[in-house]
Amino acid sequence: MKNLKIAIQKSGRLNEKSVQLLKNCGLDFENYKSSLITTVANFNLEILFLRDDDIPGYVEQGIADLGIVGENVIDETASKVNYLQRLGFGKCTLKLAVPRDSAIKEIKDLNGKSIATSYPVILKSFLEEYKISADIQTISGSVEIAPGLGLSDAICDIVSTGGTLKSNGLKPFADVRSSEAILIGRDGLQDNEILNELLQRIQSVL
Ligand code: PRT
Ligand code: ZN
Repeated sequence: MKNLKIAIQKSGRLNEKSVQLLKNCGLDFENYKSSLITTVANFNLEILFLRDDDIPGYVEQGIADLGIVGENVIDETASKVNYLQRLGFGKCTLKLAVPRDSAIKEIKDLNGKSIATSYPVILKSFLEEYKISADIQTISGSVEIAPGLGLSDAICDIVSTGGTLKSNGLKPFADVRSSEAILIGRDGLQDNEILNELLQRIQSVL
């Protein structure tokens, strides 16, 4: 039987729990930090370690058969992949936030304002839904410092505990979308025996 390939995050917030989930499914593999691909000894599966941003694209193109990634990344990359299983970890919410003393109190106050984010695609469609015209400033990280530096009036970023917002003098005022880690699959995997066995094991672990 041909091995399936699953892409998981190489390092970062989803890496450890993704590895743990696969190990809890009884899969025997070495979690080499330096090797970007590893073969499971007792199951027809290879594991690819990638940047999370690249995972939906690999699955959409069929280079990987499966992937574990946050819903926020699937939406932001607008990838056509199939949702196979919610995994219950990596929970967070993409929120709009402003400096504590800002006059912006609700979504409609964002008209004509600038918003810094690493999620321009999701933010753009959210603003369109609310018929808000705002200037989206795309930056790749440290979004929380943008208002303090004068780059933007507001931010749209991932929040889990809220600690980062607070320590940067920001307060959230609206949720854009919630997210958790998802097992995704490429098209054409219906009735694949390896996938069915893996799904059964994942569901019993969860
Ligand atoms: O290197 P690579 O590109 O793979 O990783 P990355 O740096 O892009 O992503 P990473 O590892 O930070 O996050 C991976 C995924 O975890 C995200 O895509 C989300 O689906 C999920 N996730 C869950 C989070 C958080 N919680 C989270 N708190 N992603 C990011 N954060 C950041 C957030 O950006 C903010 O800076 O943590 C900060 C806020 O945390 P709190 O607890 O202070 O609110
Ligand atoms: Zn990333």
